[in-house]
Amino acid sequence: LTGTKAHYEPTWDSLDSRPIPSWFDEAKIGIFIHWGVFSVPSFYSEWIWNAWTSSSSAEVTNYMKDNFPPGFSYQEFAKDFTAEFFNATQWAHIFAKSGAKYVILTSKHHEGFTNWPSAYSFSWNAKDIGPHRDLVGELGDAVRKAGIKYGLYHSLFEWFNPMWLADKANRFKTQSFVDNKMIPEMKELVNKYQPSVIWSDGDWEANDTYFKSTEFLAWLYNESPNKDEVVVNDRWGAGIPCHHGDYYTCKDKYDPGVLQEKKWENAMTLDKSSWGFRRNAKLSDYLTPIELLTLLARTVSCGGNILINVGPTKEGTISPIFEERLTQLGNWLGINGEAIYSSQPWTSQNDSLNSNVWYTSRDTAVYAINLVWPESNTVELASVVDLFKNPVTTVSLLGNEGKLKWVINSDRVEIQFPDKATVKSETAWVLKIVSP
Ligand code: FUL
Repeated sequence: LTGTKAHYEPTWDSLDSRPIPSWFDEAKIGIFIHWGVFSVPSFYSEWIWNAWTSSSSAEVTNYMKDNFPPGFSYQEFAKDFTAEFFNATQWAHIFAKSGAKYVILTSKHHEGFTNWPSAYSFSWNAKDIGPHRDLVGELGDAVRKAGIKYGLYHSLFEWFNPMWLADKANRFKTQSFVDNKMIPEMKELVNKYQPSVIWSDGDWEANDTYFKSTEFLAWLYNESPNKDEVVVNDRWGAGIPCHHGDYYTCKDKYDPGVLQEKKWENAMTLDKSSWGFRRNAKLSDYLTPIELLTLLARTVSCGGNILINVGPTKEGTISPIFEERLTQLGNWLGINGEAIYSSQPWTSQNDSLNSNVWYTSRDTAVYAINLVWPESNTVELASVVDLFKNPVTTVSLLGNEGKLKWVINSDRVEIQFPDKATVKSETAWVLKIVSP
C-alpha cells in the first residue's frame, strides 16, 4: 500500500505524484481475460464487429456473408453467449496454479456489452441477455478467495453507442456519452467491485479533457472504496499512454528490452493474433513455453510486469492449450519463482556477452535466467564477472542441490552447469549468485 494520505488534484502533475502501491511491482505476473459477445463468433478477433461494419477485413466480410442471413445483427450473437460451463472457482484455480498474482477481466470491451448488470447498459449486459449472470462479480469473488488481486479492463469508448457517435459528430465538444454513460458506469463498477487495477483502454479516439480522466482519477485516489490499493494504467486519452498514470502499458505488447524508469507492464496474449478466443486458431498461433518464459524474463529484468492474456469460450471454458501454458508457467515458477516475485532489476539486464541471459536481483542475490542450456555445460558470462572477484561469492542453480564450480577467464566467468539429469527445471535455468 502507498501509506500516503495525500489528497490529489485533478491535474496530471498531482496525480502523477502518487507513489504506486507496492503490491503491483511485487506481483510481476497477471492474467488478462478477454471475454464478451465477441467470444460468440470467436473468429478473427475481439474487433470482429468493427471489422464487419467497416469492411476492413475481407476475411470477416466473407465469413459473415457466408454464414449469416441478410439483416443479421451483431446483437443477435449475445443470446449465444451462454457461459453454461463458467465456473469461477475453476478459473481461479487455473490462475492460482499459473503463479499469477493478479487477474484482469474485460468488464466491457469496445462493443459496449457489460459483463456485469450495469444500470447504464440497458439490455446490453450479461445479466439481461446471454449468460444471465454477473460475470464480473462471480469471477471477482472466486479470484479473491484464491488470494489473487482482481482488476478490471474497461473501454472508455464504445464503437456504436449513439451518445458516443453524437459526441464524435460534434468533434467532442459535447460530452453526453461521458456524463451519462462512461463516468457513472465506471463509478458504479468501482463502487461495486472495488477493483485493485483499472486497466483503461480505447482512449485514443478523444483527449483526456473529453473523457474527464483527471477528475475521475482524483475521485478514485481520494474517495473510492479501494483507494489505497488501486492501481491504474496509462490509457486515459489520446497522447496520454506512456506519459501518465500509475504505470505504463504504452502500446499493446510493449516490450522495450531495456530498463525503464517508470513501472510498466507488457500486456501480451498467448494467441499471437487475437485477444479474444478464435475457434480456428492453430497450435502455431500460440506462444510456446520458452517464448513465454523469454518474454517473462526480459520483461521482469527491465522492471516490467507481464500480463498474459487468455480468451475463454462463449461457453465459459478456458481451452486446454491456455491451461497447459499457464500450468507450465506455474511449474517453472514453483522452482524459479524467487528470481521473479518481488525481484528488482539489477545493474545489467541482458548479459553483455550472452544475449540468452537476463538478470534480476533480490537482497544479496543476483539471478541469471538462462534461456538456453549452455553448450558443453558451461556458461560464459561477462556482466557478473566482478561479483566473482569477491572471495565469498557462491553460485547455484535453482532446483538443484549444491554449489557450482566456476573460473574467471579474463573478462568473463565460466560457470560449470550440473549434470542435466539432476536438474528439476525443464527449461530456462536460473543461476543464483550470492555475493554478500
Ligand atoms: C487494445 C484493444 O483495442 C484490443 O482489442 C485489446 O483489448 C488490447 C489489450 O487493447 O487497445
